[in-house]
Amino acid sequence: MNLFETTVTVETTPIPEGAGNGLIRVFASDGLNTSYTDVRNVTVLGNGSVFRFIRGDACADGELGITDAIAILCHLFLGGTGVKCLAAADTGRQGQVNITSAVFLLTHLFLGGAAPPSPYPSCAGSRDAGDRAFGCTETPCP
Ligand SMILES: [Ca+2]
Repeated sequence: MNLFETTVTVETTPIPEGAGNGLIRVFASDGLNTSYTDVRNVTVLGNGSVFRFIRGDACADGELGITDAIAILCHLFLGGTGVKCLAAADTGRQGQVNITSAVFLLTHLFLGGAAPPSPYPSCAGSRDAGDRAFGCTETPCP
């Protein structure tokens, strides 16, 4: 028979939808004079987590170049395996990888066309559902 009632209370601060930072507070008591309180900062990565890449760096070698455009074209038309990051191969963030993705990249590299949307020009995370669906098998980003 337990004469003392043990209670445990857990409280959290709101965490932004899908992912973000928050606090968790745990309070425990044995019903006498002993209690325990701890507050911890937590980071929730969310479903599918956030991964880092450079948009346009389809080969995942850390830089944009003609090899990325060639890898995209080989992936599309020859079954090539040079594309290591399909999210990065969506160079214009159109939600698809097609010949326009290679043309967009070539136009940027050699004709001064628009730069790829974020994450570019350096490694950064993306929470975009399309990027997460594409994913990366390799990334040069830490
Ligand atoms: Ca590259």
